[in-house]
Amino acid sequence: MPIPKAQSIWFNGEFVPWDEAKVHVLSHVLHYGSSVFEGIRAYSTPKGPAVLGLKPHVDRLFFSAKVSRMEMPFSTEEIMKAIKETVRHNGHEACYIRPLVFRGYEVLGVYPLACPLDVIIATWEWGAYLGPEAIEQGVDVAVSSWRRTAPDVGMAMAKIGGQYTNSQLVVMEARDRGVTEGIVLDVFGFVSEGSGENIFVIYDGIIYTPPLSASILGGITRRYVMQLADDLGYTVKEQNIPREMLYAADEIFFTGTAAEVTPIKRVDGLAVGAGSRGPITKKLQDAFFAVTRGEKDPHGWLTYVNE
Ligand code: PPE
Repeated sequence: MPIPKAQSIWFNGEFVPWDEAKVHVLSHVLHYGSSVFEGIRAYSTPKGPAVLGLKPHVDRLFFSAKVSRMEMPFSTEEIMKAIKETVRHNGHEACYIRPLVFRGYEVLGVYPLACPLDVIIATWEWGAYLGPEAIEQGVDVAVSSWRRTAPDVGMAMAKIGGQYTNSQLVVMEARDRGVTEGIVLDVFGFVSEGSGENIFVIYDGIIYTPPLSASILGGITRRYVMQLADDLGYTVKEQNIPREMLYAADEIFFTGTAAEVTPIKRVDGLAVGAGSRGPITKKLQDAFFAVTRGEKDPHGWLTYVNE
């Protein structure tokens, strides 16, 4: 589905009409994947649109920029303000927000530091990432033949454009096999994450999720779901998950800004639990969507764009 256009894109501090937000074909980023980005959602609430996790997402953007040795021409506060302004300017009730920092046009060659840095913030209306039924029915997944970037090959904790060639291989292979998403193992053979989601495995009443050392992106949704699980009195353990736990699990779900909390109903053709969304997953979804609907935000994760 084509991206539904919004009015403008914030481009280096100014609003540019959607169709005019362009770059030169010799921009460094197109050749070498030299960008860092974020995926954020704003939700419709009774007090108007609210951004979920604005500060942690912008902090992660700056972390990704730092390790990519990009000197951000804007401060954290300026980017947070610009994100709120863009949602307001485009008149969204709810939307997906994509800040992107990239090395632009001037010089080529792998060595990147001589290139100018461009910053954009785009917003558009994006529905359920893994299909409209996924949130209730769950998705069918398979363990990927690809491994996650090794700890000494890239930086899984950073959201760097070029690293998503790995994610693309994973999701293309999954769709070829007729499933929605792949589960990627780390180089040591432990469960890492999906192509664009973190993963949780529930076994015998305990909620497990891979640690940061398993080549995962430190998801903001992951962190929030761990907190909500703790609020509900569940034990959450960050520990290495062997592949067979995917088959032993009572429930499995993905988390992510785009995917939100999506149950997994089958792995490698084997039913997870009863083969449909499990009760703990449902409780965590209810708690998560109570926050995003603006009904209950005990930890202050929402930022209202009109305030
Ligand atoms: N792992 C990866 C590899 C990843 O890309 C994401 C976000 C997550 C985990 C979950 O992180 P968080 O959003 O902070 O909970 N993936 C984004 C990109 C999706 C896309 O297709 O683009 C997202 O969910 O916005």
